[in-house]
Amino acid sequence: MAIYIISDLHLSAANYDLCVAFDNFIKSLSVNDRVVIAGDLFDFFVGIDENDIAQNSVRDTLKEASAKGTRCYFIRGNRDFLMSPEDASYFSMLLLDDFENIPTPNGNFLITHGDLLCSNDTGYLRFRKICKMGWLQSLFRALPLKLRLTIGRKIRNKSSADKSMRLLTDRIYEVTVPTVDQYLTEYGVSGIVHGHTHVYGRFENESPVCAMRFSLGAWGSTYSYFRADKNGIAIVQKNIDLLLPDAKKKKKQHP
Ligand code: LP5
Ligand code: MN
Repeated sequence: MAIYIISDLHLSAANYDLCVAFDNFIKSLSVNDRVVIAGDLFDFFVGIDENDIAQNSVRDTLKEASAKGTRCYFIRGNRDFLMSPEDASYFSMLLLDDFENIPTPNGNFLITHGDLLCSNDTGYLRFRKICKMGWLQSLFRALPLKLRLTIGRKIRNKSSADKSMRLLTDRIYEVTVPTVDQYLTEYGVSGIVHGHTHVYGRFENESPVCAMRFSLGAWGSTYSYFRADKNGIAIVQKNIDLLLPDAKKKKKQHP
């Protein structure tokens, strides 16, 4: 039995190839494996949409996996913070808290999406606080799906436009070590696995508190995962073509 952690797939109808890649990734797991999706599974999520081919694909993939015995867990990201326990169960996933503690042979690790680790991103953290208001979420959920999609798309567009105006080297996009330390201390662990920053890497001894930080990359031309089993832990990044059928690879090489 192994546990896999992935994040930042940003699946949508517009990048359906990634849904195929996700399906093949899940199919490659062994029956008793577990997978934790640590947020941003969808490009954005404003509720169940039966006409969305990305949602339907994920639902089919995880329904089949769960029938075989592969359990799937979900931690919300900033793109899919509206995922309720019922929504998660529609996708055959079990919704977890924002921070989860998992045992590995290298000690316990904390898993989280990663947005809360970026304390310099004050504009985003303000936005997050507003979006987490229960009454606002209830009001939003009561809106017709079409309107929720329009608002969601507008916020996505604004977020990408804001991002393209800023330098990618801007420090607001980085996790801040004192904040990581704060959560590690609170949960009594010395390692963490997260996504959100879209920076793939393994960082050791960044502070006396943080022995290991594994940062997952976003899915696109590559995909990455963290894996733990009784023999050890690893973080891996591979070419997305490995998860795509030949026809799709050829199409990508000769558009
Ligand atoms: O996602 P990404 O990588 O572009 O940037 C994130 C932060 N942005 C976000 C916003 C999400 O992309 C969009 C989520 C849509 C979900 C549905 C919303 C439903 C609303 C429900 C209300 C209860 O998370 C970005 C970070 C970046 O990561 C760091 O890497 O910096 O944060 C921002 O850009 C903060 C901005 O301030 C975003 C807010 C824009 C709001 C504009 C309001 C427009 C209103 C239009 C409504 C009609
Ligand atoms: Mn994110």
